[in-house]
Parts: sequence; C-alpha cells; structure tokens
Amino acid sequence: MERDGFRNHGAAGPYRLRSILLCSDVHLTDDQPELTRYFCDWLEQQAQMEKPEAILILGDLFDAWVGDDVLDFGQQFAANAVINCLSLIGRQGIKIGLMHGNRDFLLGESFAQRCGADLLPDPFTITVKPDMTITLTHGDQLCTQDIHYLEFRAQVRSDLWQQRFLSQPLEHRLALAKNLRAQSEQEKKGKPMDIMDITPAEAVMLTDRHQSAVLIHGHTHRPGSNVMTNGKTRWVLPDWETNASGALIRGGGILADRHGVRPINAASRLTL
Ligand code: LP5
Ligand code: MN
Repeated sequence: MERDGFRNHGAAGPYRLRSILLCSDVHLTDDQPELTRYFCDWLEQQAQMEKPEAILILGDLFDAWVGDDVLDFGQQFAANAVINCLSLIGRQGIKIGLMHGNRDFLLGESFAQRCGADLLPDPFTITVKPDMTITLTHGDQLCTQDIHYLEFRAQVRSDLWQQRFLSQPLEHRLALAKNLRAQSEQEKKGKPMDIMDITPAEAVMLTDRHQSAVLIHGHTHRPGSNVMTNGKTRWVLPDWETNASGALIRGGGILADRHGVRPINAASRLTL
C-alpha cells in the first residue's frame, strides 16, 4: 500500500475495506512485558485466523508516547515488539492503520513507517459493505462534558506546544509524562463517571454527519454496544490489562465484515 493511503483518501469519501480488525487502549509499557506479548500474540493469531483486509488500532496503543526518538535510545521492548509484530503482519498483505489516542498523540510518521503502517485521521470512516458504513474514532473528543480535559487537549495538540515539547531532552519529557499520568489518575478519582463518558448527542451528530450506520470507539474503557437515539449502533472497544501475576484479565477487539460487527475477547482464550 502506498504511504498515506488511508489519510489521502478523505476527500473521496468512505474508505472501502471488506473486513477490519479493530482494537485500542492497549496501554503498552516496558513495565508490563507480558501485556506486550499477549497483545502481539493475539494480533498474529487474529491475522492468521480471520485474515482481515486491515488492522486498525484506534489510539492509546502505548501508555505514554513522548516522541519517536525514544526508538533511538535504550531497549524499548514494547515499541520494538510492536514494530516487529505489525511489520510481520503487514508483509502478509494486511493493511495497518494507527490512530492517535490521548496517551500517544505524539506517535509520528517515523514510528508508523517502521511498523509499515499509516497514521489514520480521527474520525475515519470506512465502508465494509454497501449498507454498512462505520465511523471510527478514539473517542476522547466525544467526551465534551470533560471541559478540563478538552482544554488540556487543545493545548497539547497545537503544533507550537508539540514543537516546544519535542525540543526538550528525552529524560525531561519522560518525567513530565510520568507526572501527567499520575495527575490524570488523581483527577479521574474526583470526576463524576458520566463526565468521563461520551456525550450521547455528540455520537449521534458524528454518525449523522458521516452518514454511517455504526460508530466504534475506545477511550472510555466501557466495552459493549448500544443503539443510539438515531437508531445507529455504537460499539465501545475494551482496554487491555494484566494482573499482578502477569495474566491477561481484559482485552480484545472488534471484527467488522460482511457478516456484521462482533466483539472478540482476548482474555478468555489466550495462554502465553
Ligand atoms: O489517560 P487517562 O485515561 O488516565 O485519562 C484521560 C485524560 N487524561 C489525559 C492525560 C494522559 O493520561 C497523560 C498522557 C501522557 C503521555 C503524553 C505524552 C506527552 C506528555 C505531555 C507532558 C506535559 O489525557 C483525563 C480524562 C480521561 O481521559 C477521561 O476522558 O478525564 O483528563 C485529565 O485528567 C486531564 C485533566 O483534567 C487536565 C490536566 C491539566 C494538566 C495540566 C498540566 C500541564 C502540563 C503542560 C501541558 C501544556
Ligand atoms: Mn484514551
């Protein structure tokens, strides 16, 4: 596939893919190598079994990403495992797309190229079959009641902020990201649950604007599906987690093809 294939398609309308495997919110970190192994094994198994036309990762693949230059320093077990896994799958003819999440919005072209992947715009709309157009998004932009987060988001997504941040030494960036993760966990304890969920009217508007029958997103870590007030279906991807002994307790994705949309639970069927 040519580079930027997904991205440059925007103006031509929905991208046509006959089958897609979706996942998000894996939150990979070198502190949890088992999680990386589960995830890569699962992707490789699904690629073999389901042979989707594309695998699209809808954000928060990494727990925190402070710039592609991390790849030039040290071991980077999780990042290198993902690069190996995705490029292997890509060589089997499966397209790979990466969407930014709120933890890894600094993933760049350099990382994508090493994976043989394209960075996806958010939202991204695809057509699986004539009557099934699906809008994909990380989901954070639908949480419009979380005013503090959206203000923070506007700041860190600006080119100027990103240029300044990326020009700081790597160790400084890693320390800032660690602080920010801790602060985020702390703040979430004080935020009402509904503020941290999507605003239903936003999801309705998004699907109406893109004339899609289905919306699939991650971010909220509340997997499941529901029919919205406009009659369209919203699916939420699961996040991934291992327990203290390193066993996978949550994870999986969604497969969409001509048969419809179905969740795939990784936690129930994988052993290392
Ligand atoms: O991620 P999660 O699930 O915990 O919570 C999100 C929102 N939090 C975030 C922050 C990320 O967790 C941290 C990402 C670190 C890696 C990024 C690399 C770049 C480093 C940048 C270093 C400065 O996205 C959380 C939402 C929640 O989802 C549910 O939607 O509520 O939002 C927050 O917690 C944000 C706070 O409400 C506002 C934070 C203000 C912090 C100000 C610090 C200033 C730092 C400088 C920025 C310009
Ligand atoms: Mn997220």
